[in-house]
Amino acid sequence: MTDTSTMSREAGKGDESMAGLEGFEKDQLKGFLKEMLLYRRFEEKAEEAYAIGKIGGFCHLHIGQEAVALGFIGPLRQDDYVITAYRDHTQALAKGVDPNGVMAELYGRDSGSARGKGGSMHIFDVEKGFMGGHGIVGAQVPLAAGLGFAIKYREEDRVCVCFMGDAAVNQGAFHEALNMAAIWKLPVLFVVENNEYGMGTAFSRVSALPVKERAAGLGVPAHHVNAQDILATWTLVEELLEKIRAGEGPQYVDARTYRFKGHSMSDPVSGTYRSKDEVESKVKQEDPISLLRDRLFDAEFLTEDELEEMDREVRAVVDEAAEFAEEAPFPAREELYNHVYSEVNEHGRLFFDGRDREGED
Ligand SMILES: Cc1ncc(C[n+]2csc(CCOP(=O)(O)OP(=O)(O)O)c2C)c(N)n1
Ligand SMILES: [Mg+2]
Repeated sequence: MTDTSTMSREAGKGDESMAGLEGFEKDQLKGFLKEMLLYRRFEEKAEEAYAIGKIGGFCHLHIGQEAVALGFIGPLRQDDYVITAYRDHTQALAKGVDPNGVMAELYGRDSGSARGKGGSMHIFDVEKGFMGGHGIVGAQVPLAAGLGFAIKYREEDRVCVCFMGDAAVNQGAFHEALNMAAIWKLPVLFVVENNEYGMGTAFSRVSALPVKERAAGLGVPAHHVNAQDILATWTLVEELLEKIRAGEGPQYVDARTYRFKGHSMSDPVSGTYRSKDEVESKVKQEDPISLLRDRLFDAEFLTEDELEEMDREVRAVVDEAAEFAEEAPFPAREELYNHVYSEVNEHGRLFFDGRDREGED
């Protein structure tokens, strides 16, 4: 199995274009490292639990892409919104969703963030502004425009960050939503997590243009960032948020990253679509955690002992989340239809599950 432990100094060597440490406080940088380590350990635990059948259904890991979650969500305010696709665990953690609730959701338990009914692809926490977790490729993009419209209509200064995979830019909904966002100057930051593949298809096989250029012609300013570099990402995002909050309208980022694991837990890491060598070389050279770790070592901001301690602390959080999930009950039978569709309101309730309206509460 590919080693993504990040504890060996072998990993993380040599990226050409890393941003400098200037402008960041030492404690802030160590905080970045610890946060990304938490995401990594959380997903390794999910991977382990899935492999022994404790987690079922779909499960898409974000391992290798952690700096995207931290870089685009860390600079947000608590009342900002995040909406994303199905590779959503670490983004939920980054937005402040309780790790116990995320893990319990993966286990399908009643204490999960979506009461055990969503599972891995549908982490939700409205109070934290985490608006899911969406399984249809590109479906969240118009929803993000809707969130942006609501913000503007209510004259708030919140922002919505909308993540999508590279495959989503070939969906019609992407173009319709960006067009509307541009024309109405909606406060949305559109982020393409460009990990180079949509399942087993290389982006270069399905697009004549690079990801950054796919927003061209829609009037949304487009940017590119090496999103394995947390500092470059964080710096760009702070700048873009400022523009968006100033009322300039949407922005679009091609965030270049790489997925270290298979498309989902049931898919192989490599195969006909990408070689084992390619994956190994990316893990060795472009692990966002190892890259930051080595820069902190080199600047003498971090010692081996401190790293070990950090790792122990995040493992404790993850172990607690797994214990919480294992002990949590499954949803009760009578809960089956609750919270699935909208609650009853003055317009009644929509039923899509074949039940008769008569006699329902
Ligand atoms: C509309 C639609 N078509 C096809 C699928 C099947 N599908 C699930 S994930 C995926 C690939 C998406 O790749 P990308 O957007 O690059 O995201 P990544 O998995 O790389 O994060 C596809 C085709 C789907 N969920 N929705
Ligand atoms: Mg992709």
